[in-house]
Amino acid sequence: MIESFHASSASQYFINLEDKYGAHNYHPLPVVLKKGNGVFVWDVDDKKYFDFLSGYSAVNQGHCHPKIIDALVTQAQNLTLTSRAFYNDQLGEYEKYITSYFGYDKVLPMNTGVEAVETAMKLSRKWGYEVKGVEKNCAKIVVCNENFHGRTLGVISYSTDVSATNNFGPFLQGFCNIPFNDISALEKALEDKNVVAFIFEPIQGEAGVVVPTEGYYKSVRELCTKYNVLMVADEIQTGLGRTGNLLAVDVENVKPDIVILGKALSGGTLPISAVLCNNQIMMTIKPGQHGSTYGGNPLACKVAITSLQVLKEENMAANALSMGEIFRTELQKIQSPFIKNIRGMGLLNAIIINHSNKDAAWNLCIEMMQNGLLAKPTHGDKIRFAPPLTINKEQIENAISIIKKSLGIFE
Ligand code: IF1
Repeated sequence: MIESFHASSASQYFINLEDKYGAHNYHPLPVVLKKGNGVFVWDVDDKKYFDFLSGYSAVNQGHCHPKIIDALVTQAQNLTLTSRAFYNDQLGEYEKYITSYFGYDKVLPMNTGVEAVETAMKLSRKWGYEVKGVEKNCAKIVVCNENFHGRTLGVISYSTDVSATNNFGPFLQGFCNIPFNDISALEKALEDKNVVAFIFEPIQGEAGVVVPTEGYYKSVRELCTKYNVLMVADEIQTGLGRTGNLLAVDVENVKPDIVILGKALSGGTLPISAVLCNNQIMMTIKPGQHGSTYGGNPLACKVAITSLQVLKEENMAANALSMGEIFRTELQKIQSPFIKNIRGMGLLNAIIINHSNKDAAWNLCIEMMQNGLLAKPTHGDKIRFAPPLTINKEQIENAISIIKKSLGIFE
């Protein structure tokens, strides 16, 4: 890691607090933020930065979007939580809104992304036993290598990332891993009559923004239909406009059986997640069989409706498509020998660094930070660029000049 950077004393105070009193399960960039607005964040010394991480795509609508914050504050003054032991006047309206927005019969509201993934896994198994007719306790779920679907024991049971799994065993059974973007491996896996679902990320985020070959989603849809297996798209990171469409799978006009949403469903204000599917799947879960204290709380419902509304009203998906195009073109133009590859879709992009120093990506992120742009390395040599979807052309150009200037550290 780079040793030459020293945080300011104001920053160091907060860094020390986290270091002393918090678990060490993260390795953040040494920047301490106190304020956000749109595509910008400010640190405790009032230095302004472009946010090119967007809370891992939770703040697609931009930091502190006024309409979302207004919905949050207004609803918080009225009613925040009832539990699902009682009805509330927001949940039904939200369920109607989100199901018609995405074109599914039903929604099951949860909080964090991983809870929604767990919900989709449980729904898939139930559907497998009760509709498909799989023999008791024999259900299998097909997943991809290098996947990232969250941190629970259930979900890490099929992770292929050693740091996510080491010494956390024993793990849950009933998964089959195949390579991502490999249709013949998928077909082979689906031939097993005990397979109930294929759960995948349309673009693998944590793996470094791995975009599959054109036609992949269509082929997945066809195979899942052919073998009576649920197509389950984890759109937690790729959904809600990020890739230039409402859902990443929309690019091929494909409709998954189950869609999982999280992150930007709240515009970065609260953990809000959701599972969408049709009645034949959703109605396999009966009262008392699944739930969550906070899932579907009135505050979350109001915030989620508003977060979805502003995405549409402000054409954020279309903006992500055109700004993403410009961003990749301008990156290409830099012609840096230190960029091995540029990839992405819409405003979910990554570069792969070409440098002998294994800390090169980290060092570049430190340099970009000093020059006013925040991004985080993933898996050593990759850097993800995912600004809020509200970014404009001038801001993209400014960000590009920061990236270009920062690449100078390798000269
Ligand atoms: C962390 C990555 C992003 C996700 C997909 C489910 C979840 C996530 C496709 C779980 C969460 C996060 C969590 C975050 C790092 C992060 C991440 F680098 F690991 F891959 F976004 F790119 N499915 N992704 O991407 O959602 O339970 O966290 O709400 O710090 O672990 P969650």
